[in-house]
Amino acid sequence: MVKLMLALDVTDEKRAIEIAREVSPYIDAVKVGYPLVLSSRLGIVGEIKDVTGKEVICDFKLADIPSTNEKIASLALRYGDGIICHGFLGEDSVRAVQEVARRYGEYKKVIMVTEMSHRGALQFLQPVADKLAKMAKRLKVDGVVAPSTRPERLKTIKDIVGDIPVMSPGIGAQGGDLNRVLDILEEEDYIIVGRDIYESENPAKRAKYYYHLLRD
Ligand code: BMP
Repeated sequence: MVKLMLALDVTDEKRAIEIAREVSPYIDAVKVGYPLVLSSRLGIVGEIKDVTGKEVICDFKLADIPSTNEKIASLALRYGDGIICHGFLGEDSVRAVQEVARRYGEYKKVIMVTEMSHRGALQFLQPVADKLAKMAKRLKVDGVVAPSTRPERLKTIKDIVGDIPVMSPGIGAQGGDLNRVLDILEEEDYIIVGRDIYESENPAKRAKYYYHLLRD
């Protein structure tokens, strides 16, 4: 079964906790990024984990030299079960994050971005995305991010990374075609959905809709 990761990009801490609690029966994981952390504090990641009981991934899209990536990852992984980093900075910047993850006693995921879902990704990122996917495979990262907005690219990247789980944003607000995406994704993969759930009138109901859809 393809899993559902909620992108909790709300900037009101109280509302974030509320939504997290309401949708928790219907989701498999939560992705917390700059909008929520910068409007509250890093510890919110731990609170979201406590409230949902689900895996929480820090989406900080690390894009720096190894030593700075290392510092940010060390802080984020105190609370998060995983962290998202960019690959275009090169192998050493990703390896630095993997090194931090390995030092934690428990399993922490390092997830690498390949191609992004927005139009601007065509400009610079897409031309190198296959190479990034090959690097992700070589480094044996724990997941890659690839776009639901371009199913043919999602398929190519999935074929390159093989058994590495794919986490795919672009369903809902960005207009990705869920049926096509579900034809490509497999058991250990995730769709990432944000606004379509947290901006809906009834987030729990919307999350439940995805919950059933992924099980059909
Ligand atoms: P939404 O469903 O509201 O479009 O949210 C998608 C989430 O996935 C956002 O947190 C966004 O930052 C993230 N994301 C994305 O949309 N495209 C990418 O290529 C990579 C992302 O992390």
